Amino acid sequence: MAAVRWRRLWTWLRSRKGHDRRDDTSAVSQPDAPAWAAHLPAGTDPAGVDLLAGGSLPGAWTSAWRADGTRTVLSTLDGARVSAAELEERTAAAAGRYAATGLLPGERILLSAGTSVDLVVAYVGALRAGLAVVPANSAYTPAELASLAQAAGPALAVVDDPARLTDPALRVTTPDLANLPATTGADVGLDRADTNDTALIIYTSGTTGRPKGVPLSHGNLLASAHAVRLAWRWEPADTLALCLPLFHVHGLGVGLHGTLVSGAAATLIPRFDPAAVAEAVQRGATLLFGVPTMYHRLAESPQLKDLAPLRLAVSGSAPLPAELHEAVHAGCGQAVLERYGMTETVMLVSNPYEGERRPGTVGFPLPGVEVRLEPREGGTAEIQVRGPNVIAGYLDNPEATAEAYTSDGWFRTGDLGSFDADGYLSISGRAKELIITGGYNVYPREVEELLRSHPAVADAAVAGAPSAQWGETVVAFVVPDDAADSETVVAELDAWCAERLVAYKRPREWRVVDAIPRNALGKILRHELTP
Ligand code: MCA
Ligand code: AMP
Repeated sequence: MAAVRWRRLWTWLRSRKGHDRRDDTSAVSQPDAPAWAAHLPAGTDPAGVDLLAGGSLPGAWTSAWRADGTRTVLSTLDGARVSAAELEERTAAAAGRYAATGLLPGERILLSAGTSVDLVVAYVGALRAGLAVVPANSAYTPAELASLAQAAGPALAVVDDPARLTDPALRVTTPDLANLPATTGADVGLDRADTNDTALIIYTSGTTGRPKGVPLSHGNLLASAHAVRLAWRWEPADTLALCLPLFHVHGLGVGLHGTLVSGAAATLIPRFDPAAVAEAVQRGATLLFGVPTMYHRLAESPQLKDLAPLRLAVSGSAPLPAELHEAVHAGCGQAVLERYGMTETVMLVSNPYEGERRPGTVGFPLPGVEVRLEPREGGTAEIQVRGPNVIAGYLDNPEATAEAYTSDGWFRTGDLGSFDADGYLSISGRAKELIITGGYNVYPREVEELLRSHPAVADAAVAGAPSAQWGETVVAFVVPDDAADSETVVAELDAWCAERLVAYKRPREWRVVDAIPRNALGKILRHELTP
């Protein structure tokens, strides 16, 4: 039986159809002794691990809910509680509303709202109806939301504030779905999604050109949710203090999916704040997942000591400085477990639950994941990965897909790394042009193009400056047009960005310079920009 499951996973890996299926001439071979076995409890046979158990996200979730319908699966600090049976019923009703609206399996819905029980119901209901969900930051400006909607072509948008969407042709509703027609549910095809069907399409601004759609299949997300469930010993008795936004893989694909796959519970915290996290812990939360900026704020708050009762605190999305790891440990006894992931791959590598969590490293490959290092010029190496969690290709974008995979089928993360003598992976830098601030990605090119489109700007560049709180912070270098006055330009550009960019993408510091350093081909020499 065990061998059959293992074979099923690898057969699926080799057979699944991508949107822009890369030339998969390479064989995806079964590793003899997977490095990830280090994550399993002693005595567990890796061949018995079924990362696709349930077949699809709703398949796994509904079977967990049915194990005990009376259990609380969602709660809020306002005192709302939703049982497993209630969530099953409410998400079936939501699926019914989508179906009654005429949405068909495979169609896309845009979801852009703050964390709430209604949002979770609207999301889970959409997956149960076989829809593909396009999540979007709830703080995006109307311009950013419009450009995302244009790229994604959704059949419906679910947004907190319909005024943020300006396209009159797009059908819009709020997360309670109140203005969609209700149906009895009898005629709704529930939970029919297949492992290969797309569950999420997440748009990254991309390092070059137009936004790239990352289509995550049920299989990708399920494999990763099971992997962290196993590695972090996630049990039905756990409650996650869920303070991450639900429009990125960290909050959605790890926090919410992991909770539901494990048959566990989550306390929804709409806005991160140390006092809210402490309250959730005081009410029984056992798990906390956060980005380093959150741990930085917790470490500086009087609530740090309140984290002591947690079973596990996890950090990811950006590097956790070793000093911050020490500070949290000293203040509350938690040895924060750092892990590494990416939108295109969900979770990749994690420090061990049992054994040493080594500060400054991200640990070992998670169940099902293979990692290799590809040497580059200058002595660095790129982290390359493969596994059931990795997307098959970008959406309708063969060029981006071709660039993202090696000829032998490994996904190129664009991150640089090294293994230490004990097999712990460290991330030493990035080959891609990306700034990570507060755990959010900022693509310099997007901000630069906006700055250059201002009439008073002759040239502009953007770089990341180190910041203790934010990890990195966005700094803009601007060459004003001859006629422009430096001070006025900066004030105008600040306002210009505030209107068009969500807060985390906006430059926090401005430098007026005479020229942007470029090479003979016109490419910005970023290392010469000194923030
Ligand atoms: C914002 N501010 C800044 C910066 N950003 N100041 C300096 N430098 C910055 N970089 C200012 C704002 O303008 C505002 O100022 C004040 O700081 C608070 O900003 P705000 O955005 O409201 O902060 P917040 O709401 O407190 O948010 C901080 C946060 C948030 C909770 C850490 O950034 C967050 O939720 N990050 C998580 C992102 C995430 O989930 N990433 C996962 C993606 P003023 O008050 O004057 O207006 S990565 C992923 O999914 C992969 C798979 C992975 O590996 O996980
Ligand atoms: P995203 O595209 O938003 O999914 O961001 C993924 C990127 O975040 C990765 O490619 C890394 O550069 C970065 N990242 C995620 N986790 C970590 C970590 N623990 N340490 C360093 N960088 C990380």
